[in-house]
Amino acid sequence: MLDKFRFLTAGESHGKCLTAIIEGIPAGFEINPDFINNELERRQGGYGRGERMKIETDTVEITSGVRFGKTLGSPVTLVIQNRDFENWQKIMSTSPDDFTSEKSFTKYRPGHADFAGSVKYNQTDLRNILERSSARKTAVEVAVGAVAKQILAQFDIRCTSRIIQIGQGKTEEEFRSEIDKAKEAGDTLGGKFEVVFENLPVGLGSYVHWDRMLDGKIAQAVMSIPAVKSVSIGNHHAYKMLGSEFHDQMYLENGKIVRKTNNAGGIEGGMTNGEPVVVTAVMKPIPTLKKSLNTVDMENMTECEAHFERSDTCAVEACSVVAENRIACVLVDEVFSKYGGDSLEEIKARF
Ligand code: EPS
Repeated sequence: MLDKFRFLTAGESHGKCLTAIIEGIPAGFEINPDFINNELERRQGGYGRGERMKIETDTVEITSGVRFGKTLGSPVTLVIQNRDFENWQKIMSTSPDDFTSEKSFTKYRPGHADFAGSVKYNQTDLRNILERSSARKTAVEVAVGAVAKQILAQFDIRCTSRIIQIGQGKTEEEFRSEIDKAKEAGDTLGGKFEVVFENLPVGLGSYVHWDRMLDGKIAQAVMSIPAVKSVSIGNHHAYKMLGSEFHDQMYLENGKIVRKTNNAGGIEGGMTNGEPVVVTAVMKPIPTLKKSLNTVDMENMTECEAHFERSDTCAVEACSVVAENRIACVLVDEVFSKYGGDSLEEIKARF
């Protein structure tokens, strides 16, 4: 949990809506819903997305904490309606009157939360696990991150991301043909992407305790995106480099300290060092696939083929957008805790 830019989200994949409440934004920050909607559109896009994205046009409604386009200092609430809810009203009803003993599905999908979730929460209908474990909730997380990004923009902190590899493909053309091949085979694909934040002040994060290290906080924020299996900061070939090759040596240029490399990825001793923060992550292939996966039906404990529900072939591009926005939340939290204040003016003066 973040400390100064706190938020909680709620909502099931096919429930009525996704909601977030953000606590801790000082007064006076401009929040433009068009920017949030643009980020939501970026998350919905990318080659290889599935049928659900054709149903949804994710749009945010800001229902509290903002007046005439600026934050008030009070909690900011964001709501995104699930258009698909219309088709799931009975199945996802919150009323006991709509209960049916018929289970939605009972065949575990390997790679998903189904198995461990059903044991942990003592559920016999796996929809009760799927609905919240679905990556659908990343829509509202991106909306929160898009608020964070607008705050960072006030301090000229900006970010970009790019796909490094999908399957065996290393160029955009190859990404598409890898995705096409996987789709044709009823299969899915993961990949690797990079997120870069630039123009950060020196000294966000701290070395004094393990849970204040910025690299650790960023890793947690990215690692917990559904399907992400590894996160690294800086040059991920560090394991095979000599110290004299890896470390970013310092020079003076017109009295200013400069570096010629950024193998540390902008973080030394758990703190920003003024160089761009470079985060790389690997996403596993989405575990819902048409091609059959061996599994077990929990209802009668027989071997069977996994339940298939419509899905994406590849969502690495979407994942990179989610990562940008998750990291933005961590960085805003750090900016608020270092520079503090109750209004934009107060924080800017300290910054
Ligand atoms: C997603 C919405 C989901 C999935 C996908 C991501 O919608 P539905 O289940 O209705 O198709 O498309 O989630 C997963 C595949 C997953 O494993 O979580 C979204 O909005 O990004």
